Amino acid sequence: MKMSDFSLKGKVAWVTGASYGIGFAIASAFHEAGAKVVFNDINQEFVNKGLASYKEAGIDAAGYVCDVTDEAAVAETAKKIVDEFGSIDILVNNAGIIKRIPMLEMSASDFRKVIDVDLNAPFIVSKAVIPYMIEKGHGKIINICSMMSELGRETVSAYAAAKGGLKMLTRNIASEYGAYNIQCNGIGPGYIETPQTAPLRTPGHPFNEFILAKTPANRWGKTEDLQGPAVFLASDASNFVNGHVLYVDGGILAYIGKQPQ
Ligand code: NAP
Ligand code: GCO
Repeated sequence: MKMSDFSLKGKVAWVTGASYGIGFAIASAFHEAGAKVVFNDINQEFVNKGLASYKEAGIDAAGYVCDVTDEAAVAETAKKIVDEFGSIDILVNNAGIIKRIPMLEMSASDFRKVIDVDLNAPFIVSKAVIPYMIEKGHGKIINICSMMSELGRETVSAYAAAKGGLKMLTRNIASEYGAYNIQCNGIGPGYIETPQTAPLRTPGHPFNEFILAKTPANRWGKTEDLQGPAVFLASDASNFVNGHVLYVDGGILAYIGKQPQ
């Protein structure tokens, strides 16, 4: 083992939906580790905002307009990235949405929207990128899973169904393309401070106390908590790790919860 195995020098990394939040933190860590960072968002205004944030962080990122649920747009974007930068060595399927609606009140259309972004899109983007990885003889795919890949809770039926499915898509990509030197793993973040969880963290919200009581670390996660694990799974240091979901949750999945005082 060499410490340089952890380096991403010379690699091209596409992180989907990475204008801010977890995707932005992961892409920033990839830059720090030496990779060229590429991201996408659904319109030019959001891409421009993302580009400004990367610039402010001293990162020369490339941003594309691409909705990850649009198969044609994804194929075109993958081709553009390869034409411009020569390869896609690392793909992070990060773009995601959540709708917190009790199942009996949720429309089938809302359920489908969540499945479309959180499960169908990682299939669509991986399918577009894998042929380029096969051509180069290597590739790393990281799917951003969730606590809801393992656990259920009230109001998130579609999200849990999608993230549970994403865990199995991860294992299947590992199974089907491991022979091509492609490693596909997941990261399962715990409860992380991002815009997605902002509604749960408003002062006085009972969910805030609930999460602290469920987390042995007794705090919400920060996007930076995901950076080391992401660099590891994107690097040669993890070349024999395949089909694994690395939970970065401050211990939530190991814990029954705080006992009554
Ligand atoms: P976020 O702050 O809401 O960011 C999600 C990103 O996905 C945004 O940049 C959003 O772009 C983008 N996106 C959504 N739909 C898209 C589409 N169709 N095409 C392209 N981009 C799209 O969420 P986050 O908390 O950083 O979450 C990132 C990932 O981690 C998600 O998959 C989420 O489910 C997962 N996750 C989050 C947590 C947590 O506690 N925060 C925990 C576990 C897993 P816009 O700019 O258009 O909004
Ligand atoms: C929720 C949350 C979660 C987290 C995350 C947990 O409403 O329960 O939004 O789903 O964002 O995915 O790992």
